[in-house]
Amino acid sequence: MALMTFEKKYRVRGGTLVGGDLFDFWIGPFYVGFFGVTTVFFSLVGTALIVWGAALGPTWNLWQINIAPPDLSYGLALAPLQEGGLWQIITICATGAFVSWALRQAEIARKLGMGLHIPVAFSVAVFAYVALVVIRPVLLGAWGHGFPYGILSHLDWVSNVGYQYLHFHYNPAHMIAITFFFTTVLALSLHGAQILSVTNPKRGEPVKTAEHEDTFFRDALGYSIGALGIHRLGLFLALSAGFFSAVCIVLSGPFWTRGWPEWWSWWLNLPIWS
Ligand code: 07D
Ligand code: 07D
Repeated sequence: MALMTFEKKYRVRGGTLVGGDLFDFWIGPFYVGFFGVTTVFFSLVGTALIVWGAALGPTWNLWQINIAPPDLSYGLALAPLQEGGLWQIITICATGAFVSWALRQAEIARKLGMGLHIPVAFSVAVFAYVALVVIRPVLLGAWGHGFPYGILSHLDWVSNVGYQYLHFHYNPAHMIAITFFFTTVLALSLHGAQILSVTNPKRGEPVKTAEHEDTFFRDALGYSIGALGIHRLGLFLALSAGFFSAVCIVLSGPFWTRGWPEWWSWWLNLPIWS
């Protein structure tokens, strides 16, 4: 079905989660919806506050702009705007915008009668962000544990927090997350290469079929996961990467306060060595 006829068919009312028909319309190619409105609201307010925070700061250099969370002495209280209060409101706006975006994805998927895989997947990224700026700071008792909003300053935060635990690579959940990230890249590169190799043949040659795909992997590895399976595997790998990232940072501090290399002493203490 041509895209335009298809659009006419699905661009019908219904499927919204809240608000009924209120914002159930399109502007050009974009679906609006209640959560489209809340996304735009939070994004505009959040961005305006970032620009305001930048205006208060010493630099307009994009790389050096920094909006820091409050000092640890404020604990979980609200801070004055210029002393971390801005960071707190920007965090509310960012979380509001990300959650609204996920819900808008859910509404569009419902309209189309699709599964909710996309909003579920995006929610894992949102969970990782919330783990960094809400869950871990709350568990540690101060908003000051969140990461600062700035292109270079957030890298400094990652490095500093990493070294607080002596050697972050020894964090077992960090290891699992990294392994999932690397495996995701492997899976997508194999899958991308596979699809191009069969669907993009030389001029004059026929497009190959799923039989070719399966046979290639059976010949090469003895097993083909199949056309649907590779997408299930890819989604699983990618979501696990994000999930274990969130786990690794929530463990650091609230549940493990020493250097991560020390965690491995359970291995040296196993009774079989003595
Ligand atoms: C390609 C999809 C498009 C998204 C892009 C990001 C902004 C921010 C802000 C002007 C893959 C758009 C960026 C809207 C502009 C201002 C003030 C996604 C794609 C292109 N980081 N991080 C980057 C964010 C964290 C880390 C780049 C966001 C954690 C390291 C970009 C968040 C930790 C490195 C960026 C976030 C961490 C980066 C490229 C939120 C652990 C790099 C991102 C909301 C996760 C790399 C200078 C990218 C870099 C980089 C954005 C969180 C670590 C600026 C929005 C605290 C080690 N991060 N980051 O392509 O070059 O993502 O940094 O959580 O080396 Mg980061
Ligand atoms: C949080 C982003 C969420 C984004 C959202 C959307 C917009 C809109 C608009 C484009 C989670 C934002 C959208 C703003 C944009 C437009 C129009 C993603 C998030 C909601 N590490 N490490 C990780 C590696 C070291 C440390 C995770 C590798 C050192 C700390 C991942 C190496 C030390 C933390 C990872 C390495 C150290 C991490 C990040 C190698 C420093 C974290 C991925 C090879 C000295 C962070 C939840 C992630 C984490 C994290 C990988 C090295 C410290 C597994 C490969 C040894 C403190 N590291 N790391 O989480 O777990 O994505 O965060 O050396 O906090 Mg690490």
